[in-house]
Amino acid sequence: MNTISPPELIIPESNLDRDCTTLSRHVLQSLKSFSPDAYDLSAIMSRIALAGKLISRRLSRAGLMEDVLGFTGETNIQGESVKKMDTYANEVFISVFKQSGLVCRLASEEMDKPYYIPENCPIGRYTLLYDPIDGSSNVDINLNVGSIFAIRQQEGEDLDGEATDLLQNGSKQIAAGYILYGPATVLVYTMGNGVHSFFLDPSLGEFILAQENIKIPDHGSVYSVNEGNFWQWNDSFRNYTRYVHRQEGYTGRYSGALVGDIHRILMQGGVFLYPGTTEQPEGKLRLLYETAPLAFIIEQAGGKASDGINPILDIIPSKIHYRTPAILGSKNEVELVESFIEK
Ligand code: FBP
Repeated sequence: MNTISPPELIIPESNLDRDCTTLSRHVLQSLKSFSPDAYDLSAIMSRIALAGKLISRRLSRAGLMEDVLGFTGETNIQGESVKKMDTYANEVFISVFKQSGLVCRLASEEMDKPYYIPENCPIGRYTLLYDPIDGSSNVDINLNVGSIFAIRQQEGEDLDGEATDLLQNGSKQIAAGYILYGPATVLVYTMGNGVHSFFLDPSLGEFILAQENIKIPDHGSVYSVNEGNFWQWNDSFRNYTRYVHRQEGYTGRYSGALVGDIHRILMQGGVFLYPGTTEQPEGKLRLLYETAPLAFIIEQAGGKASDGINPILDIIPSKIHYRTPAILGSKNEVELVESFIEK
């Protein structure tokens, strides 16, 4: 019997396969399953990707549009003046999940309480926690900003709307990641089986796989911290900073956007730290939608993340907008910082 050999492929299979590895396909591939749960998570990631595309498009044209940059005049639950891009991005994440049956509840840096999408409840068993625009101080001057996200399963009916089931440690994160709006738009995510990056190909309008199983170097020359707070730190962090100032080979890099600094460190090694200060002993960064999602990424890439003493992923928040000091990055560099902290 004559077997028909498949036609000679013009494009090397690997390139075509890579070019076709969109985020939603990669999620199914890495979950090695076509179960309803796997499809739900793949669909959730596609909606997050859509939010990233909408925000990236807005940012790329913001300088030419009316009423897109600047402040709204409001102050959010963090006590921060709200940027118009914060509000736009926050609403984009809500809109992309409407009529999805996937996410019942969204908790964000910009909202006092979680937002519920009634038509998605109770079938939508997932909660999205997110920082719609990370690095807001950079947004009006066209410097890099990001979005940070984490997906958790809803436990219980949450009838009082207090979302107390979210007040659990970081191991409850099913997936986490960030979108970096830089020269290119990059999405990095983990589902507990490695860290993978995707570049937005504007010609396709798709996030395409760029790198799988990213590993952070154990050592890195970069330390990333706002030294403007030096005199508000305790001796431990001052002594660490004095040490790296005197040590050959270390260099400071601080972009003002956590996502940008973490992405550099994930790719090249180093350490990011935001210590507590006399004004804010608990630090500035929020656990549920900033440091816990990034700690999941960093630890999945072989790095380390702590508040100086406890692993960030072990910390249990007492409220949705709970803050912690944060040290994230290469294993050796985080341990070096920790070695300066009197136990
Ligand atoms: P936003 O999410 O409101 O932007 O706050 C977080 C952040 O901007 C981080 O991206 C950044 O690392 C840090 O705060 C900068 O804070 P500071 O200006 O105090 O150094």
